[in-house]
Amino acid sequence: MVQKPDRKNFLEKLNTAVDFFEDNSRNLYNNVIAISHNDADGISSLQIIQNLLHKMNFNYDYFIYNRSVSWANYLSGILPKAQNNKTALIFTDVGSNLTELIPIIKKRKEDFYILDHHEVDDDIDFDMLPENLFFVNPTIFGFDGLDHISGATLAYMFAKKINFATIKQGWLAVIGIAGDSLKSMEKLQSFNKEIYQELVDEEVIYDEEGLILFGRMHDSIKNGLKFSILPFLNGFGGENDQKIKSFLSKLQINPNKKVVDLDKTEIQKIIDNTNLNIGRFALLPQKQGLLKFAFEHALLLNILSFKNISAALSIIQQRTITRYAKEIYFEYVSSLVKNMKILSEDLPRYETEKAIFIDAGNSPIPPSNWSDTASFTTVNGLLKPNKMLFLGGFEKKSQMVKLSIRCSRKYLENNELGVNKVIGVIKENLGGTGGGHKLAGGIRLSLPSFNILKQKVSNYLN
Ligand SMILES: [Mn+2]
Repeated sequence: MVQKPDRKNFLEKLNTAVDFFEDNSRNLYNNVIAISHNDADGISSLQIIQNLLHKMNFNYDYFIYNRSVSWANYLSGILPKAQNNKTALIFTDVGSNLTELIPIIKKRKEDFYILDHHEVDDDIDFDMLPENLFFVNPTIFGFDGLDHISGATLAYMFAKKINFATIKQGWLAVIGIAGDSLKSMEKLQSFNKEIYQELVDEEVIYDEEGLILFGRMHDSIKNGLKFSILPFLNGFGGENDQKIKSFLSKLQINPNKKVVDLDKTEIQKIIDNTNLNIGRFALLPQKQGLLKFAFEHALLLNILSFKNISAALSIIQQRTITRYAKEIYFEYVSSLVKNMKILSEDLPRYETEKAIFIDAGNSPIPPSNWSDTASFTTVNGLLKPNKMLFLGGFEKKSQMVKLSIRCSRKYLENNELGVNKVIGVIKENLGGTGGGHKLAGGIRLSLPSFNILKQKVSNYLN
């Protein structure tokens, strides 16, 4: 079932897109529209493309797509009334909903470049794509869209082929990787690993080893244990300061010592007394404070993307964090820790053999936190790994049921359909909008559709 990645053909596809874009940039295009996803990976991808377009002296516009409306509705607000073959569109980290996109693209004169790493959930003949579509997606060549290549990695590879100086902005790709993969850096694979190594060698980023307490790497060990979201530490996460301080004083460790300043002996003592581990993490040398830490920087962008997209777009260009962003970050991380506790302990749930529905609709967890609570709960292994998680509920804002769907790699080992495939089946039978990877995705459904899904969930999982 697992296809061996076909590097040669993927790179050929990427090169073809690069060649067409370069040629047409010289001879044809006078305007570019960039469209990207509203998360850390998407914003980093966009920034890489914007930097490239700037260096190429292009006029460009950019838009952020949050998947809450169909592509037809979304693009009708963006595509000019008068068709124009001098305009190119570049999609990054979005655009693999080809069943929706192909009919739109077919009718247009503009060229469309899609650089995406989300799996294609539709049945598409890739030899029959419209001539004005350059579809570059490593997942159709057997690459894993989470472990092997992030959206920003792909945007970086595209941009670097056109302008080698892109390498100086490679830290953006590392933010994308950190935000999407949710892993420490020694676990990177394939293109993610290769470009990471390249950027370390070029000293664009620093790679360090230490205790991994993602979410709070920039802070004291006391706060690290309390607010780490990856791993979430049972017994420390969200507990009171006193409990954590007395644990640390027993180990003779200053609770206010920075996580990154702990020495080898102190780290060993903590490892021996918790289920924590050592790992590698990336630092961004040109940034300060929280923004210096790639994982925390990515997390901040993910948070801001939902709360205040323009703040996200601005902070990626800043050296230091604003007070506003710091407050939002702190509030978010502390509630995520609290939410993981709530979710793993007391929310109403409905379980079948292969699925677990958790109703967050009437919980203290706000809809904007559902997606990340679901992700971090799954990544931290807080629920049974042999079931697909459907976390969500009725969202007043959209008058729809919003679901975050997650599964573990272990779940997929039994040859089960991945999340993106399940979403495809649901959309086909019950409507709705959404998409995702094999491990993570989201869908908005009408209430009646959701009720059918819940009653007959096993029909949609096979
Ligand atoms: Mn992505």
